[in-house]
Amino acid sequence: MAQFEEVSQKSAVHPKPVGLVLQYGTAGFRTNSKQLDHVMFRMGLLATLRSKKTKATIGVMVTASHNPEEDNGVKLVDPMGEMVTPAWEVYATQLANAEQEELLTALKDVIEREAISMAQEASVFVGKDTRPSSDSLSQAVLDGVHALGGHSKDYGLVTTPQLHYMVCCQNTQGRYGEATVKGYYRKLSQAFIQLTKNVPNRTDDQKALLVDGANGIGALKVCEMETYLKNELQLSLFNDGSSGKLNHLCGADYVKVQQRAPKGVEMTAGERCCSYDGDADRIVYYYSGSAGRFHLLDGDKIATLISTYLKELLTQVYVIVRCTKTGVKHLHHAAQEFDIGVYFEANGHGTVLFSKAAEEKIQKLAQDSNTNDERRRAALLLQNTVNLINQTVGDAISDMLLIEAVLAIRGMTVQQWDAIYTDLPNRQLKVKVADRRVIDTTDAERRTVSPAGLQEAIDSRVKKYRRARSFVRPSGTEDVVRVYAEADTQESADALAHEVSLAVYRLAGGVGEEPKSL
Ligand code: G16
Repeated sequence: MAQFEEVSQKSAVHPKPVGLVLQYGTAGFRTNSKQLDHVMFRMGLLATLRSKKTKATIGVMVTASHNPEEDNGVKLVDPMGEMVTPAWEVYATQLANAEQEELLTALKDVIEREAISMAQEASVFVGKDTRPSSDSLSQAVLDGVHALGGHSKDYGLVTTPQLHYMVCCQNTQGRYGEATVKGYYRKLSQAFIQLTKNVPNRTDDQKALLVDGANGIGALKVCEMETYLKNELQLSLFNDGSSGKLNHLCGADYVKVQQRAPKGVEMTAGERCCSYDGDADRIVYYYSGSAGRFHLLDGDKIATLISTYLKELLTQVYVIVRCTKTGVKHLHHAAQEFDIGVYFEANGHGTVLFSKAAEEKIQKLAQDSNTNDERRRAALLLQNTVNLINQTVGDAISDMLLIEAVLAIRGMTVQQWDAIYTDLPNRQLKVKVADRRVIDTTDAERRTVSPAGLQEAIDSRVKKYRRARSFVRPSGTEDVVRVYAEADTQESADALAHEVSLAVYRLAGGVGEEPKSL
């Protein structure tokens, strides 16, 4: 077939380094950008097949999110804007790792297994973040799409959640919104203005927010959006990418893990600040207390703020808490089982999902002239809340607007939000091991089952401290093992994190220097 000849020829321009093996991780392939050209071409091929299979538009986002600037990666987006289904993650790994001469066989294997009609049209949306390598890598994706005769739309520089949004808009024939960046700004800003317009006497201080753009795509996009917000939110942007390096000493991941303000943000006591990550799908908030102490409001605090707000607007609510392993794709599926599912990872990655039935009920109530004023007001607030949220995936810009609206509506300061509950002191560390896959976990990654003896070692160390817990798991995006510890004091949390890191280093094949105490 002519298509396969085209693939053969074009793939020679994007050759795979012999013997290189990569794994589709928690959020796609992610590694040093120099190793990814062939992967991108092949993900263009795979997205085209996925589009033919689903008869819908598929998204490909070129980004490595919170990873350092030298890295890059790729995330595949399914028709409703969700992350690609796990069965296709396996195909992605097979295609990415097929040696040059095996590529056509691997491709035909997917076509056969999925009974794909090659006559079916295909459409793929492509987006990229601001990394220097993203230009050529997104071109490699487009080459892959075109090699299999797929149609493409190149959105260029967009945040990851914007691309998810475009895919969903396209596949719902515009019911979710208009599949343009302007359409996204209009939908979100209108909902934000509707939500905040009746809040009495909002002062300039209450409208002011400091934003750390992580020197990435989120900074560019929030700037573009500002005029749509009509001064209802007054943003001061730092780390806008004009000079600093992406994610370096800034951004949501840095702030969450280091528990300190990003470089370059000039904050005064009590001012609300937030940080995006490198592709703007995560957000964390923080402020400096009167004694200069740093206060972090992470994904857990965001989930609490949003769920208590929603609970206030609803008359009968049962709150059920569910834990999953790391990865928003797991949380997303768990949240889909409820009428309203609020999910956030502690790192600030999350959103809210409304079932179709819940959305319809809200809409009916908002339009029903027989509903009493109080219920109608609640229904209208809920309706605009639904419109403000990017339900396809965690979205720093949409989450920021939602948090700002909720704080305004409830008349809450950042300190009052922080006071909903108090976090135990905690510490996160990374340990380098020869092969992080030696660590296997269970119980939503809260216990390790291998290597032998590691869980016992963790348990015995945890017992030494008061109110302590500690978890260990392999990262799905970086070549490290993550260690988390909490306890009644910061000193104890730090000491426990160090002891557990040592146990990981010794029992799971640590490389380089032994972890040092903090
Ligand atoms: C991705 C995933 C998140 C996950 C994060 C870190 O986020 O989508 O669900 O929490 O990686 O994963 P890990 O701690 O296993 O490295 P992002 O924003 O980096 O794409």
